[in-house]
Parts: sequence; C-alpha cells; structure tokens
Amino acid sequence: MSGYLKRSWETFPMDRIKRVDRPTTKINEDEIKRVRERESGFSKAAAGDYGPRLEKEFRRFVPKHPISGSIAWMRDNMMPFRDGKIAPKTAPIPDDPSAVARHIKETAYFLRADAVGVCKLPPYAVYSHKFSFKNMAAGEAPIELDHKYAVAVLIDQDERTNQAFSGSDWISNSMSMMSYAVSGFVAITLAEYIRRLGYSAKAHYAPYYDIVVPPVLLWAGLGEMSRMGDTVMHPFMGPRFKAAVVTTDLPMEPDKPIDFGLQDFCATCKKCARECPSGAISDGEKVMFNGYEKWPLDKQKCSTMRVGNQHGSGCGTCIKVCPWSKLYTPFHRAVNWTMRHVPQARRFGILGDDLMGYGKPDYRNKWWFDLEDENGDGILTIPKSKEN
Ligand code: B12
Ligand code: SF4
Ligand code: SF4
Repeated sequence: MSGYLKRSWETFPMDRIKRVDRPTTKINEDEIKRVRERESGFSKAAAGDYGPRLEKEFRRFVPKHPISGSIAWMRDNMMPFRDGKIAPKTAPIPDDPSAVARHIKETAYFLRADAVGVCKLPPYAVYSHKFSFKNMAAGEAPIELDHKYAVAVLIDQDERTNQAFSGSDWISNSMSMMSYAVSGFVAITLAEYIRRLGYSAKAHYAPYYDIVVPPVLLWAGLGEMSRMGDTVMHPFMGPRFKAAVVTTDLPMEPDKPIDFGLQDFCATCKKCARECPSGAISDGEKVMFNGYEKWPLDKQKCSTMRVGNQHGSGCGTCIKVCPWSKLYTPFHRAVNWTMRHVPQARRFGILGDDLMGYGKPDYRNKWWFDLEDENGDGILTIPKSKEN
C-alpha cells in the first residue's frame, strides 16, 4: 500500500488509462436477471449441494489456518456496522457531484484504499434474494436496495506474499481475508461518514453483501472482465485484489469504464486456464450468459478447490500467475505501458512472462508458518501435507 511509488491523490495513475462510454464486455441490460445469493458457489457448498465433504469443509476452511481465522474473526465483528442511523439534516457540502465524488474517493484513499471508483448502481447487480449462511433454515429473504450510486474500494492481496506462495498453499485464504477485512473497514467507515453527511449509505463486504460486485467494478472504471471468468482485472494490480462497495444516495459524478486492451490480451494468454489446479477456467471462447458476455467459469470446480483444498487453505493460483499481477516497479510499469499500448508486443510479453519464470513460488519471501487447526479445537499442528 504505502510502498507504491509516487502516490499522488490516487495510488495508481488511472488518469492515463483510456476511458470509454461502455465496458469492453458486451452487456444487454434489459436481458439480465437479478440472481439469488443462494446460486453462488459458496452458498451451494454451505448448503450441501456439492456433497457432504464440502458442506463440512465450508465450516472450517477459513479458520483452519490461524492467520485467516484471526482476520475473519475481526472482519465478522464489524458486520453490525454495515448500516446505521442517518443524520437528521444534510451537511452543507458543495452542490457539485464532481467535487463530492473526488472528496469521497480521497476519503477512501485516506482510509488506505488502494483504488477507488464511483458508478451508478446497476439494478441488476443487486441480489434478488439474500441467503443466510448462519441460519439456512430461515430460508431466503427478498432484497430491496434502491440506492442510486456505488463506491467501490479495492485492497491489494499483497504482491510480496503473492510472489512467495504457490497459489494454493496455507496462506491463500489469509490473503483473501486480509483484503476482505481491510476493504470492509474502509467501506464501513465511509458509509458511516456518508450517513453523518445526511445521506443513506450501506457497506457491502465479504461475506455480507446485498450485491454482486464485478459489474460495479466494471462500471466504476476499475477494470475489465478477464478470462478468469468471474474476475475484473485492474490495469495495475491485475486480479490481485478484493473489493468492498458502499451503496448510497449521495449524488456523485460517476467514473467512466476503462479499456486497456485486456480482451485482446486474455484471448491469447490463457495462463490462468493452464495453471488452475481444478481446471475451472476456460481456454475457449467467450459465451453469452444471463444477458452479458463472459469467459465461462466452472464454479463447482473452483468452489471445491477453494473450500475443500486438502493441501492448503483456499486457492488464488489464477491471481498469482496472471501476468498483470506484478509489483508496481519502474520495470513492470514500462512493460505494463507496452502491453496496454502496443498490441503487437502482447505475444512477446506473454512468452516473456513464462521465460522469466513469473508465476512460480519464490520461497525466499515466505514469511508465514504452515499450521492447521485440524479438528476445530484450537490445537495447531503441522499440516499432514507438510509432514516429512
Ligand atoms: C461465490 C463467489 C465465488 C465462488 C463461486 C462463484 C459463483 N459464480 O458462484 C468461487 C469459489 C468460484 C469464487 C472464486 C474466486 N473469487 Co469470488 N466471489 C464470490 C462472491 C462471494 C459471490 C459471487 C456470486 O454471488 N456469484 C453467483 C452469481 C451472481 O454468479 P454469476 O451469475 O455467474 O455472476 C458472476 C459473474 O458473471 C459476475 N457478474 C454477475 N452479474 C454480472 C453482470 C455483468 C454485466 C457482468 C459483466 C458480470 C456479472 O459476477 C459473478 C461473480 O461470481 C463474490 C462477491 C460478490 N458479492 O460479488 C466474490 C468475488 C466475485 N470473488 C472474487 C475473487 C477475487 C475470487 C478469486 C480470485 C479467489 C481469490 N483467491 O481471491 C476466485 C476467482 C475465480 C475466477 N476464476 O474468476 C472477487 C472478485 C474481484 C474482482 N477482481 O472482480 C469478489 C468480488 C470478492 C470480493 N469482495 O472482492 N468466488
Ligand atoms: S481460485 Fe484456484 S481453483 Fe479457482 S479459478 Fe482460480 S486457480 Fe482455479
Ligand atoms: S492469466 Fe492471462 S488469460 Fe488469465 S486473466 Fe490473466 S491475462 Fe487474462
């Protein structure tokens, strides 16, 4: 976060990225149906749709490592503050949506966000029904959320750790939890601040969402849809981040979507599809799905890998190996510029990424201990997969 070079008001030079009127993904808004949270791979794993082993593993796959367990404990304690009381009178702030958007984004950066964007909340991004992970017997509840705007907050999953890990060893869930908790802290604080300004606002962060996040990221100009399937790629962090969102009625000028050449890059690269340990990512063409175009993802295979991983905790191999997931150094910035601006150079970039050995674990940077709470009794042991 603070290590990035030359931070001005934004951590990354998003002003240098080409802005477009519509996302680079084909979207037929009228055809998109709102989805039930119950349809997500995690809900299905928790409810037993993917079998009893995954149903059982779902309850321990985060706390089985003590770092991810500790972060998730803190993250869960913030949950009651997602929403709250709105000030009785609106504050005397400028009646200028552009100035307000800039101010809200600067506030999020002040709170330590790594990237921030604003858009109108697409109505189809709101789940139709909420699923209760804690009380499945309660059934599903319809969601009504008519906020007009969304502020998306991205938190880097940490490139140094990303270099060190294999993609699916014992630190993967901790990387996810760290970004979930930190983005949750930023979003909860921002939502409370907006309510103190006199406007309705609600924070959405893992696993407490009323919305599907990727379409918000697209419209907020924070990235393009990638071959990974369900993941939006940022031009400087790649896919190596988690996001939280504040939905609100505070009028703000939306950002525009971006185009940095990713559709062309992903069409050739396919590295994530090649390296995914569960074979969940497609190496084929995009398909139309629920009114928009995407590279398909096998959510059952990925959920089984992330929830049921026997040799580690979680999985983030796709984010590890993606050539866009690099440290923000002068060398990588130069390569990044070339990949964005010179389509003919992309094939060499993709080849070079493999030749340079990127995507392989660099255990010299390994800082965590491999530990497992195998039986959920708080007793930590060396995981069986690590015993000699
Ligand atoms: C459940 C879930 C999963 C499950 C199952 C996914 C599924 N489809 O059910 C699995 C285990 C596969 C998974 C894996 C990962 N996930 Co996930 N996941 C979620 C979660 C919690 C819910 C998504 C959901 O409800 N899906 C069910 C329905 C909606 O799926 P769907 O109809 O197929 O729609 C998907 C996409 O097509 C897209 N989408 C939905 N509507 C629309 C509309 C338009 C116009 C477009 C273009 C796209 C789009 O978003 C949906 C994402 O699953 C979200 C958080 C959230 N609330 O969005 C994070 C989330 C999508 N995951 C995230 C990440 C980072 C990952 C991983 C990289 C894991 C990691 N180690 O970090 C992998 C990547 C998988 C991949 N190859 O893309 C991030 C993505 C951020 C980003 N860069 O876009 C999110 C937003 C979490 C967060 N808070 O940051 N995930
Ligand atoms: S998180 Fe792991 S299993 Fe899921 S798509 Fe990425 S590499 Fe494949
Ligand atoms: S690894 Fe390659 S194909 Fe996969 S998302 Fe990254 S750039 Fe696209």
